[in-house]
Amino acid sequence: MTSAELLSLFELPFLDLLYRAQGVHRENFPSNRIQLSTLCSIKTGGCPEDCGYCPQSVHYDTGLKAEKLMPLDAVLEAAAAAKAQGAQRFCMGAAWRSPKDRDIEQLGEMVRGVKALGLETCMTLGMLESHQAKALAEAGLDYYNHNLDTAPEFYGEIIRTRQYEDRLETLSAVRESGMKVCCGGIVGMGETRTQRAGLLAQLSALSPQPESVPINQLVPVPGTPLADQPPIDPLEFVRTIAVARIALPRSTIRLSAGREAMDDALQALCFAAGASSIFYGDQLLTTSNPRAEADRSLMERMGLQAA
Ligand code: SAM
Ligand code: DTB
Ligand code: SF4
Repeated sequence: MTSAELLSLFELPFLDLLYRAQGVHRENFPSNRIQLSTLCSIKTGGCPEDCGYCPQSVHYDTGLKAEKLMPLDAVLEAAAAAKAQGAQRFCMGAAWRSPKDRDIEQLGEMVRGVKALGLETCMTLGMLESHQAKALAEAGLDYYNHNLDTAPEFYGEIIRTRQYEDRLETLSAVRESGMKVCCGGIVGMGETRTQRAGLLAQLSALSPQPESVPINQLVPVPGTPLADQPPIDPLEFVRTIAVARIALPRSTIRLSAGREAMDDALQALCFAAGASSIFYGDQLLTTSNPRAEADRSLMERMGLQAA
């Protein structure tokens, strides 16, 4: 769908938009199901990129200590704990511009080890070249996460160390490798509604569309350029989820970062608008997430089952 078509969806009365989004959701997904992914930061901080939202960039002083790549046994321990809590997928994130070829073998071992525990695997490691994507796919990596983050027109105000085009190239390398694509963005960075529609238009134009689409609400972190960004109107956030649901009818829409700033009623509205996946576990990458216990309670009160 075009940006203009998506903008006109944003402009519908709230309840009409929700009604349409729910219809699309019910046509394409089983009802009352939620997908649970647990994040693990396998390489924290010290990233050379300058993404204005990110606590892990070396360009900003956020008090975060840079660490080396986590050893295999520690990754497997975290994955086993995630599995025991009920996670279905284990997502490993690294604060890199891109992985080095010499890291790929170790990353492959992580993939094999996590899969052997009975979990799906996802990694987000920055930009990938085709041969790296192929090697990760051969190791059995199920999903690769690489976000477009925002509309092309707004991108340059948030990130200067790499271009939109670079992101699109990585996405096509991932697609060609046979891995499933996880690609979404962040809202609440000061973008306009037109730009939110622009991001969703870019995502919907990916062919085939990404299997998984994380919609993050900015977590403002002290020390980053976006630390004082005022929060987005909660109903506008729900609208973004609903428009994503309609624009990407078969993609799993993940209610991603930012849930700590949302109460249960707002999250329930996001699920009503078509989100059916969350990050599950007390920690995102470097910031906190609602406690697993609180999410289990929310799921139970809503009659949502993990699947
Ligand atoms: N370095 C890799 C990259 O950027 O592709 C992988 C890790 S990076 C932290 C993964 C994603 O986390 C970013 O694309 C962004 O969408 C999200 N993210 C980072 N900081 C965030 C924040 N403060 N609030 C919301 N989302 C954030
Ligand atoms: C995504 O879209 N959101 C996740 C995951 N993909 C890697 C990361 C959110 C990070 C939030 C900030 C932090 O905890 O560092
Ligand atoms: Fe680095 Fe990823 Fe953070 Fe950007 S979002 S600074 S690439 S870790």
